Amino acid sequence: MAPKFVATILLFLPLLANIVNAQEPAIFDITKYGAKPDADISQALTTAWKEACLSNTSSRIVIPPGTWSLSQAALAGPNKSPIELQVQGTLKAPVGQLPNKDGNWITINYVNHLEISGGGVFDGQGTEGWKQNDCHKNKNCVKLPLNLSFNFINNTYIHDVTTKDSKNFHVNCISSHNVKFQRFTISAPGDSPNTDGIHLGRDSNITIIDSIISTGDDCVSIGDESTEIHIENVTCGPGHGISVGSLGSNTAEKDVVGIYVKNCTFLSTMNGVRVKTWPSAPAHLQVKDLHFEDIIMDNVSYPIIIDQEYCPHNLCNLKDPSFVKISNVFIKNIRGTSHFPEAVTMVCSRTNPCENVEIADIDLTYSGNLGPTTTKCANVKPTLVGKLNPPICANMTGAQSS
Ligand SMILES: *[C@@H]1O[C@H](CO)[C@@H](O)[C@H](O)[C@H]1NC(C)=O
Ligand SMILES: *[C@@H]1O[C@H](CO)[C@@H](O)[C@H](O)[C@H]1NC(C)=O
Ligand SMILES: *[C@@H]1O[C@H](CO)[C@@H](O)[C@H](O)[C@H]1NC(C)=O
Ligand SMILES: *[C@@H]1O[C@H](CO)[C@@H](O)[C@H](O)[C@H]1NC(C)=O
Ligand SMILES: *[C@@H]1O[C@H](CO)[C@@H](O)[C@H](O)[C@H]1NC(C)=O
Ligand SMILES: *[C@@H]1O[C@H](CO)[C@@H](O)[C@H](O)[C@H]1NC(C)=O
Ligand SMILES: *[C@@H]1O[C@H](CO)[C@@H](O)[C@H](O)[C@H]1NC(C)=O
Ligand SMILES: CC(=O)N[C@H]1CO[C@H](CO)[C@@H](O)[C@@H]1O
Repeated sequence: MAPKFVATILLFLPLLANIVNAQEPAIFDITKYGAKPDADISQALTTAWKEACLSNTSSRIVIPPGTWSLSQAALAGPNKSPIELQVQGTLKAPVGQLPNKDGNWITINYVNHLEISGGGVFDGQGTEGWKQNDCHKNKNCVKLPLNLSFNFINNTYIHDVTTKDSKNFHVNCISSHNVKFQRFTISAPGDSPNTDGIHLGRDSNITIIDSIISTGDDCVSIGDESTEIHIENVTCGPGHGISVGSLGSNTAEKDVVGIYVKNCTFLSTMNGVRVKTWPSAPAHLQVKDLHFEDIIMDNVSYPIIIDQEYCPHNLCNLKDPSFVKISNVFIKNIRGTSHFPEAVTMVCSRTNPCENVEIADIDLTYSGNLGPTTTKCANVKPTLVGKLNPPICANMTGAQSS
C-alpha cells in the first residue's frame, strides 16, 4: 500500500470516529434513573423519558433484560430529537387496577420520530380483568384500560416487541401519521373479551407488516378518517379478523380511504375481511379504495363480509338504511376454507348501493354438512373475474347482479 494512501487514511480516522460517534444515540438506561427489579419503575421510566425528550441528539431509552413492574406511564413529547424506546425485558402491568383508573397502561402522545424495539414484552396481565368485563352486553360496564395507547405520533417504527394479555384493546393508535408496525406480536386467548389487536382511527399511512396477532376480538380494527392503511403478511387468529368500522353512528365521522390487506392468513377467525356500517344511523361518509388480495382463509367462519345492516344483539333497527357509501372494492385471490356455508356476504345499503366492486379468483370451500357454500348479496353489482367458487352473488335480493 502506498505510504501516502495510508497517511491519508490515518488522517481521516479520527474524523470517521467522530461521524460514528455522532450517530450513536445518547443512552438513557432506566437503571441509572433508579429502576430496580421488583419495584415500580414508572418514576424511573418517566424521568428517563423526560431527559431523552430534551436531548439535542437522538436518544435511546433502555429497559434491560429482566422482569420489571410498571404501574402506569403517560409519556409525551415534544421531543427535540428522535427517541428509541428499547424494551429488552418484560414489562408487567399490575394485576388489579391501575393507579389512574381513567388512564391506559402505557400512553405515548405527541412524539415525532419514535422507535420502539428491543425484543421485549408488554404484559398486560389481563386475565383477572377479563372476568369482570361484560362490556359486550352491558352498556354501563366499567371500561378496562388499554394496554398501549399511541396518539398524535408521527414517523414511528414499532418492531420486534410483543404485547400480551391486555385487559382491553392491546394497541390504540389514533391521530397518527407514518407509523409502521413490523414483527409486532400480539397474543391473548381467543375467549378474552374486547381485546382488539390494533385499533386505528384518524390515522394516515399506517403499515402493519410481518406480524402475528392472536386475540379475542378484532385482529385489526379500522375506525373513521383512516387513510392509506397497509396490512401485509399478517397472520390473524384466533380472533374476529380485520374489520373496517362499525361506521355511521356519529355525524362527525370522516371518510375511510385506501385500505390494503395483502398476503395475509386468517386461522379459525370469526371473520376474515369485513366492512360494517350501522343501519338507521345518521352519518353520511364514504368508504373507498379497499383492496383485499392474496389472502388465505383457514376455517374462517365468515371469510368476506360487507355488511351495511350491521346490528349486533339487535341493538338497532333496520327501518332506515346506512348512509355510508362504499365504492372501489377489489377482492382478489382469496383461497381456503370457510367454517360456515355463507362464505361471501355483500349486503349493501339500499339507498347507497356499493359501486365499482370487482371480485376475482375466489376459491373458498365449506366442508361441513350444512349444504353447499353460499353467498349473500344485496344492492351490489360486482364485476366478476376469473374462477369463482362459490359463484358470487348468484342469489340476489335487492338490486340485480350484472
Ligand atoms: C441543546 O441545544 C440548545 C440550543 O442549541 C442549547 O441551548 C442547549 O444547551 C443544548 N442542550 C444540551 C443538553 O446540550
Ligand atoms: C404530526 O403530523 C401532523 C400532520 O402533519 C401534524 O399536524 C402534527 O403536528 C404532527 N405531530 C407531531 C408530534 O409531530
Ligand atoms: C409512509 O410511512 C413510511 C414509514 O412507515 C415512510 O417511510 C413513508 O415515507 C410514508 N409515506 C408518505 C407518503 O408519507
Ligand atoms: C412474514 O411474517 C412472518 C411472521 O412475522 C415472518 O416470519 C416472515 O419472514 C415474513 N415474510 C417475509 C417475506 O418477510
Ligand atoms: C406472505 O405470507 C406468507 C405467510 O404468512 C409468508 O410466508 C410469506 O413470506 C409472505 N410473502 C411476502 C412477500 O410477504
Ligand atoms: C374451526 O373454527 C371453529 C369456530 O371458530 C372452531 O370451533 C373449530 O375448533 C375450528 N376447527 C379447527 C380444525 O381449527
Ligand atoms: C342460492 O339459494 C338457494 C336457496 O336458498 C341455495 O340452495 C343455494 O345454495 C344458493 N346458491 C348460492 C350459490 O348461494
Ligand atoms: C391496555 C391494557 O389493557 N392494558 C392493560 C395492559 O395490561 C395492564 C395490566 O393489567 C392492564 O392494567 C392494562 O390495563
